[in-house]
Amino acid sequence: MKRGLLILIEGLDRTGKTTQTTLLFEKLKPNAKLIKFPDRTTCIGQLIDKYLTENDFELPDQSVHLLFSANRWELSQELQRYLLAGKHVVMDRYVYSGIAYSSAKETSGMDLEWCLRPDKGLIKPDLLFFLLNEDPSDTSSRRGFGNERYETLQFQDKVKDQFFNVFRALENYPKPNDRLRVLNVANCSIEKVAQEIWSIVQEKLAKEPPSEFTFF
Ligand code: NYM
Repeated sequence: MKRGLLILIEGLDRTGKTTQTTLLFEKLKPNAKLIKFPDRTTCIGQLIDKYLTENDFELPDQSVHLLFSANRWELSQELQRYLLAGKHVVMDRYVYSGIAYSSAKETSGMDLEWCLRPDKGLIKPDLLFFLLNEDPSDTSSRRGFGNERYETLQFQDKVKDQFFNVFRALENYPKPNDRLRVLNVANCSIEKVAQEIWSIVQEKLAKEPPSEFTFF
């Protein structure tokens, strides 16, 4: 049986990831699953949710980073099972967010290499879309921005730089790469972005699917 594709959508806060993952999932249904990180429904996810939403709930940056990674490991076997059963998995955030947000904190010792370590061994996506909105005021005007930890323009700017550092380290950015597609979504309608994603996904689906997994 052909294995399914792991298609990941990454980006800063409020760039439309959740809308786009949902639209893509709807197009691939019923042969697809949708996975969102953090998954706030698990025990570990509930702790993460508390940290993101309650300002007075403090944890060391290292612990928070490991919780986000542990949350991914919680779902890793299920993810592998879906893919091997031929289902496509559409994913909203993953390892790249994990490294970019944590390393943007500039906490002593938490460089890219340190941040990647606990995620080593997780399945790599077959396609990775990065939704880039070069107009931060556009992002900050989106509904709900500022409600959670990390949602300040200053921090988002650092996270953006870190995303590109992660892409340089893991995906050879800016050299052409089969996996990574950076989509500039500033001033683009939801439909236009969805159409662009869908045409790239269709192109990938038309090719022979990779049989082996690659891992971080
Ligand atoms: N986040 C997300 C991290 O800091 N590390 C991670 O590994 C992941 C997956 O959680 N500001 C941050 C990014 C977001 C926050 O994500 C919640 P979302 O997609 O808004 O639920």
